[in-house]
Amino acid sequence: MTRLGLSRRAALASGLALTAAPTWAAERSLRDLAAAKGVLFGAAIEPHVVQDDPAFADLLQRHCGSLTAENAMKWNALRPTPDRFDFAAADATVAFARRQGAQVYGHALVWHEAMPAWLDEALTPRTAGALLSDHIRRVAGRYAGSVTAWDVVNEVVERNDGRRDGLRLSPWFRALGPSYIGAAFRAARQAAPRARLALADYGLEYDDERWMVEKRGTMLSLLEDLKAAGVPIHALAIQGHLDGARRPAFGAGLRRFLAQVANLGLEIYITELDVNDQKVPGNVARRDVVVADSYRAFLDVVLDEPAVRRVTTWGLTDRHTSKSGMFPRADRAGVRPLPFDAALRPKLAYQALVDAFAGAPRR
Ligand code: 9MR
Repeated sequence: MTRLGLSRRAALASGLALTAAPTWAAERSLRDLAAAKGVLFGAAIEPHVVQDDPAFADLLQRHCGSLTAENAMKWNALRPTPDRFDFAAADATVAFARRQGAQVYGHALVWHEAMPAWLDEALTPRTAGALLSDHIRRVAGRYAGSVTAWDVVNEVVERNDGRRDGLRLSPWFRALGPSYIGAAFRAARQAAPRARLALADYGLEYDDERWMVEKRGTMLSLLEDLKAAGVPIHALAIQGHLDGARRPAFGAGLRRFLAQVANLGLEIYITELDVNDQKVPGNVARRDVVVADSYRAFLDVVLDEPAVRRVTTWGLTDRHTSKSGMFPRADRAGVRPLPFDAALRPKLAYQALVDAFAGAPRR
């Protein structure tokens, strides 16, 4: 097997050199390739993980122009008790990014998950408004000079909750009604006037999944309403958690949706890209081909849309991925959702990213 996980014959056929593994210096930087097209490339990280893994830190340094706090800026990380903020992990993330010369992407000011237990009781219609605005003022304010973009609200659409407007019946919604979304953006704007502010969601990616196609419509109406109400929103963040076991059905429907979002004057960020290979059959070489195909098919469509300005993968290497805990394989083989393998060697998925950025129009 070569560094790319191909058999020797397949590698020869594709013209790959089989001599000594190229040094990292020979590996083209995803950050640079993306930047040449006006796209900011990055990855999500956990500060304790990068601190303990210098080789991984080097890989991030080489490839990432932006780093997202995978968990460190969520409520359950920042708010151990009702009146205490713990900024240690978030500060460490920001400090690490600064040392690396990377921007920081903030995730997420409002979400119905990763809420500390005390919030269940504390969050009432009477208290919710102040809880929300105080949190955003403290957190977005603290990082106003370092976080260049925020997921202000995450996953606010859930059609199964049965509302005509498609909004999720989250604890914030139950306490405050639909106005909590605009309120969160306005608080973020006030606390961090220069940050780009995004609304983030999943389930917008596939053309052949009915609920996702419907969700695109719901999302467009929501974005239209927010814009019409003068809410300071700059971007739609599409998470991009892809499933390698599905056909990569990214085509005319996705293109149209992205164009419609762009027509509202919004930027588009891909913020949590990875390819779940939990149910992809076959050996490592085959799985890597399938995973890379999903990256390629998705990015080829997405990067054609000039409003797409950021691409972030949810981790960078299979050595550190939340997929291994959340979606382990039945055969117990390690999951391979990211561009670099557990030995930090580039996989076909890395090559798919290289090709996608190289082939993308400049913006
Ligand atoms: O990868 C994250 C995992 O480590 C956390 O335990 C989990 C709950 O906070 O969140 C995961 O990240 C999620 C992200 O915050 C929002 N979109 C879905 C992600 C899971 O794939």
